[in-house]
Amino acid sequence: MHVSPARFSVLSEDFAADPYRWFAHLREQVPVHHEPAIDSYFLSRHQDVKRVLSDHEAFSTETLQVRAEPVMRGPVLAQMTGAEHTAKRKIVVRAFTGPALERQVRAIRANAAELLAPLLSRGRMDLVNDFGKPFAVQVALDVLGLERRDRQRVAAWHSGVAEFITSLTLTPERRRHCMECAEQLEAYLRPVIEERRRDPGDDLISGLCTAEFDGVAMSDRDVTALIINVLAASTEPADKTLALLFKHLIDHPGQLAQVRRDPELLGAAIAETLRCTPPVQLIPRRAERDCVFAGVTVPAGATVFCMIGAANRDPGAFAAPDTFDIHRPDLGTARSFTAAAEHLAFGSGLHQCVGTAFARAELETVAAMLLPLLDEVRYSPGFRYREAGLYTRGPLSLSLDFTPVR
Ligand code: 2IO
Repeated sequence: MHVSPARFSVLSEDFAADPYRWFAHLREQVPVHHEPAIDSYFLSRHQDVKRVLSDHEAFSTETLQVRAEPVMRGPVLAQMTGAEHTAKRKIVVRAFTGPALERQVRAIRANAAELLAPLLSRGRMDLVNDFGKPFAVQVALDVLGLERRDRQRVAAWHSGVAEFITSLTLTPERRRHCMECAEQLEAYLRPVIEERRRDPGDDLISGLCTAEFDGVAMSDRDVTALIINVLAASTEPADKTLALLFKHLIDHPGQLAQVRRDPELLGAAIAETLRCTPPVQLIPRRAERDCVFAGVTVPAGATVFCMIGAANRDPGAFAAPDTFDIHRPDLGTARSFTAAAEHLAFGSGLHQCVGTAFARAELETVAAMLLPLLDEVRYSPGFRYREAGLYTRGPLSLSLDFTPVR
């Protein structure tokens, strides 16, 4: 079905099928798109998105109170401000950098090896469902210090939590399902938190349980919310980015060959994947006062969605923005995983992703393992590529054939 630009809707099937087809139109013709059904404003220009994410006075994260808090069972990091935010962010950063990150890289390798073992001799795997999804959850469990045998349960609860956060429209039935998942996850975490308070280890849950803020330990509610926050934020975008990386490389055999010859290029390939096809496509904010973008007033109190995919392909920010090019001079690989990043896949400003270094390490480690194992990698015969998701977006599956490993 074709939707004429005049009747353009972010909620249309047409947009969901391929949002990238619409981004130029939005940036050029409707840089402030109002979506009546959900009374929200969608911004697509790089400079506007950057402004919203940088100006945390005018654009608050209050939206998360309804978008996230119900399933997170408490406030997430991005909702916090001031000294509380600085202190709690530090605790989480510590779990994702330095010696903790080195430990995690070893766990990432072990998890990848374990999950790949049964797949390699087959010469065929679905990189999303056979590997990426279980891998992402298993790595999150390791970081948090949760049992690997709980993977399937946690994965199912995570799906419900993620569905709640990432749905622009949610039926009452789905909402009930998501809330049930969140409640079960909370109940599962309760005895774990109790145990880590008594007998802490070097995992993130222990870190959260023992950390003090102004001389006071965090409440169970705070700890629970931060655990679910980390679980969702590390799991939801991971399998998507991995599959998108391989899709881009398979679609660009020259660049795939270069990365195979020189795995040092993987950082650039991941950065370019995040720019070109960010797994988190939308970041919500609430306008705290009337604001004007491209001559259009967004009223105080309005929900604003930053369209990350559109901003990352703004020709004002990146030359030939629709081209996947790991050598693009304006990529800045090293900067891509820092506050100085030009692409907005990790957001920007005060609430920029705390897991950037971890994300890079996770993806680099697993991609460097996969490349030599997936010899002659190609799409399986008859495979039809499909993506889904408006808020987080990625391949539904990526069925790959390769030379079986004996
Ligand atoms: C979990 C979309 C999974 C975050 C979110 C409520 C807060 C925050 C994000 C990312 C990824 C999620 N927002 N991570 O966009 O922690």
